[in-house]
Amino acid sequence: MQSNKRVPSWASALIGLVSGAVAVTVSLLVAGLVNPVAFPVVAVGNSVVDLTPAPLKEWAIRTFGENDKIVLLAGILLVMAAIAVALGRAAVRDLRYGMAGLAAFGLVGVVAVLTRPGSGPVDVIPTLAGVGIGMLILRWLVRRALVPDDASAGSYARASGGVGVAGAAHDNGPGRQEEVSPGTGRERPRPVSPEPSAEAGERPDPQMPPVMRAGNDLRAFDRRGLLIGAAGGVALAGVAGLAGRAFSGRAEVNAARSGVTLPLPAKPLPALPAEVDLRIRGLSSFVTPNNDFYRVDTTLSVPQVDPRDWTLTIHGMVDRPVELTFADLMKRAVVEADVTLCCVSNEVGGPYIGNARWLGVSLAAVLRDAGVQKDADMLLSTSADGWTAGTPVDVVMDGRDALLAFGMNGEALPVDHGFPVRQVVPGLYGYVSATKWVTDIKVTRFDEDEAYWTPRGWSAKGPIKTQSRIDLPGDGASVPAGKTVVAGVAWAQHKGVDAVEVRVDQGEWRQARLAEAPTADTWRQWVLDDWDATPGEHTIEVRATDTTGYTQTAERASVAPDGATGRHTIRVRVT
Ligand SMILES: Nc1nc2c(c(=O)[nH]1)N[C@H]1C(S)=C(S)[C@@H](COP(=O)(O)O)O[C@H]1N2
Ligand SMILES: [Mo]
Repeated sequence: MQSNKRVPSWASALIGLVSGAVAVTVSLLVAGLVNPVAFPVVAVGNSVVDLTPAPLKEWAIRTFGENDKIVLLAGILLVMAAIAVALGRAAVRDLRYGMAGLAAFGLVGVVAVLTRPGSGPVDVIPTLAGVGIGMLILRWLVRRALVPDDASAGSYARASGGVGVAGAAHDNGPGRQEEVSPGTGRERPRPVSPEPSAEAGERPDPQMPPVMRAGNDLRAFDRRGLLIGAAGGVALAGVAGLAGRAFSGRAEVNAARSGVTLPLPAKPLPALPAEVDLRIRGLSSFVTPNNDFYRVDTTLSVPQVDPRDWTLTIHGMVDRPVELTFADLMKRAVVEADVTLCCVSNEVGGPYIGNARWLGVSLAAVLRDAGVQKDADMLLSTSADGWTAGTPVDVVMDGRDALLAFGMNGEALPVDHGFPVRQVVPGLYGYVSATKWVTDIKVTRFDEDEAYWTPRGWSAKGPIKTQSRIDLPGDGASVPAGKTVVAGVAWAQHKGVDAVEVRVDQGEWRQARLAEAPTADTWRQWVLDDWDATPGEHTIEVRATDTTGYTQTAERASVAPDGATGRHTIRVRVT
């Protein structure tokens, strides 16, 4: 048994508090990743609430009002701090007591988490992770605070000849116990500090005799070692706590998102006719499920915007600046629209395109309320994370379904796709129109303002180019000889696809059969049902013609500065 009664009580309290803080913040962080309600402190708090007799609860509500939750959490934190202090004391006496105490503490957390309604086995992970890391920190701090005493470690101090390095209290390397463990004879001379004055303060306190008998070990209190370790522990707890808070912010916004009830459109769109989807396996479905929808943005960590805090400011060249809340937006006439979104960075044949049924309000109507001045030609929209897009005013005002959207395929906008509100403008690439997490629209001029991508090598304006893609067969696929389905999608948003043609091995262009499209703003599926594939290697090409009569060019252009051109061409091996 160790008996380190000479460790000052502030030091053992510090060991307990730092270990406890690390345990709590690590569990917060892991709960943020696993399940935010599995944060044991909150689980214990909820259990306390549930177990509190009704009269006491009513008294608490009467006394603390809306602050009752904060008072409860503060109370729990105080109790935990007291327990942590006791754990630190116990651990300094004998590490095993401290470990056992921490384990018991963790058990309370596990029980609280598991008895919450709807909990599952994974919900214990945050508590176990917190207690596990807390134990490691506890052991580490105790070892830093209590070092083998040099006086018993032989003649190290004399052998190294250092002046001012005697005593146990100056080396803080993590391996120092081993370096000078008593009686091993492996003592290594340590360098003498070139600045003896820096060592002066680290001599053992004369009031605190450094040598204690602890079982067979001679131990001394290392004040500096402990303080540096504690600072490390506090830093760790700080990082884990901040990251944990960021993650639980995510949970809060997710909760707010599930709480959104989408308003009904003034004129609901009819359900999509069956004819929009040819239902061919391997062909992109007409509606892209939200989970499969491509995602493109510059953000490292997706902005977490609570709809209750969200506002949209419309200002600049307007007669009446407007500020809208989420509630204001939901009260306006709601519009539904099927729009295919496409990224300018989509290579010919690429995946950065998707189609959804969006729900929102007319951006043009909101702008009419603000009164756009006639010299203005650009809407500079800004997102919560500071990204910007420049959209031509005339495009938005020409009657197309340009939206401030909050719904996507029947749900609130997914957070990754711009929750709570984004822009959707049919016919324009996303980088000049589709601002996610939009919070600000400045009505301005292209010759006065520049959006994010413009100085980075992309055109200020980005109408979508007429394009087509072969989904089936896949490029490089092997297919059996005989009747083979060739199918894909084609798009020319806000013009509409009029025809799609396919040719094999540079032969005759053949008309593909087109699926329906509800409007000119969506892509259109196409299929060639009766290609009779003969054994060997073949190339297949596709081209689309839009309703203006324009047939997509064969000329290859790369994505910058304003979208790729060329025909999607694939190779297949027929066997
Ligand atoms: N805030 C923000 N909005 C943004 C972007 C961005 O980087 N930041 N990228 C745009 C681009 S380039 C495209 S193609 C679309 C993609 O929208 P999605 O991720 O919902 O498919 O979002 C647009 N909106
Ligand atoms: Mo994009």
